[in-house]
Amino acid sequence: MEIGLVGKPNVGKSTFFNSITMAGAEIASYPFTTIDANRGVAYIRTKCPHEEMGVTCTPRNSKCSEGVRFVPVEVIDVAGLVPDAHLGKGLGNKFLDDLRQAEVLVHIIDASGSTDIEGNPCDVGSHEPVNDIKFLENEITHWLKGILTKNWNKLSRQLDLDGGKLERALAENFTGLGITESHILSALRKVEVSDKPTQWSEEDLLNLSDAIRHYSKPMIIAANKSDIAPEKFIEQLSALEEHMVIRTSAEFELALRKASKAKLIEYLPGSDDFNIIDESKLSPEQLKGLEHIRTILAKNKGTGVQDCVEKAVYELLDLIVVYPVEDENKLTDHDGNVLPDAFLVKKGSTAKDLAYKVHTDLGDKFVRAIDARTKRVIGADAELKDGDIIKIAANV
Ligand SMILES: Nc1nc2c(ncn2[C@@H]2O[C@H](COP(=O)(O)OP(=O)(O)O)[C@@H](O)[C@H]2O)c(=O)[nH]1
Ligand SMILES: [Mg+2]
Repeated sequence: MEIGLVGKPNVGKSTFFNSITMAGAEIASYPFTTIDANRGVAYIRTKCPHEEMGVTCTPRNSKCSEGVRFVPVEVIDVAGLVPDAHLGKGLGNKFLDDLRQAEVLVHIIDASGSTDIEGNPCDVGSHEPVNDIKFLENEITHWLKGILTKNWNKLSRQLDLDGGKLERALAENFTGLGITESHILSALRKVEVSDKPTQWSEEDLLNLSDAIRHYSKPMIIAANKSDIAPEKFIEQLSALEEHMVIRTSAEFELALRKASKAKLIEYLPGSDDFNIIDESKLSPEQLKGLEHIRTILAKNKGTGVQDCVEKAVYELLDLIVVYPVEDENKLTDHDGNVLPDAFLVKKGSTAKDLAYKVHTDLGDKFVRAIDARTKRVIGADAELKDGDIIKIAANV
């Protein structure tokens, strides 16, 4: 599962990326991994079931602090995008390559209006940020259309003859882009096109590409630099009905995580406040800066950065957290780790889906699952709920 941070240059993508992938002191003991320059791991919060179950957890793939479980997700800082990137302008091709694996996008926008459409700095308030959303969506749509229609004459003639497999053939055309048959089906339902692909107009192809983008690369908007943004821009963005918009300050999140890592403050990512550990270690300027951040945190209920990533995963992608265990009484794995792994799975996933996610073998040889809370056997098709602790029994 990978989250792509997208946007034009200078909006704060790298600041957002650096902040979200920096584990503060509270979760730093987990080996933080930068996969490469622009790929890292962020942690999203969920309530850890250890208290409710009356156990002390020893997490393996995640981290628990103060009853909050931090679950890892991969994040990629995608190269900045400029208009006509789909024609190869700017770092266009690099951008589109980075985008391939992303399942959900955080579109970072400079809500302060201090970068123009090409990503050059300008005065605060001089560029209307609301225009940036359409431009970026258009670039992705055109890029997808280019892929869709690469061998269109040949492909459309084949499809005319063999229309029954339309979504499969189209999905195959997008191999490696995280675009599934079900995304294509949803897109075909949204856009009314003839059942003879050779008859599709340019407009049909563009509309279809746009719908495929919509379903396969869902997008949340981070109204960034909200700490210096004119309120009217934030309001304009928040009023957009077709988008989920979160006001963020990546700069503040980064400052807080750095201070937390240096043990100057106690700050749990996503909180709306922090504690200063030892005032004497801070300069008057640092103290003043932190107090300014504290005021904004109280007003906006946090920096919004953590919130934005969590909404992308839990709301846009509709994922839930489940805990596979080997012993349903002790809640352990075979090494005795308690509640070792927190897995993100699609809402609607079944016990058997989880088995496959843990290990192909476990899925193939699935016998039954046990809900560790109720100790009841649940069937292969039982739908999992958020926070479920599941033992999978298999014939291995
Ligand atoms: N005021 C403010 N400035 C920010 C914020 N996030 C980033 N910046 C500044 O915006 C500039 C561009 O940031 P950067 O992360 O390099 O943008 P990128 O090109 O999109 O990766 C830098 O000077 C950052 O310090 C923010 O939330 N608030
Ligand atoms: Mg950058």
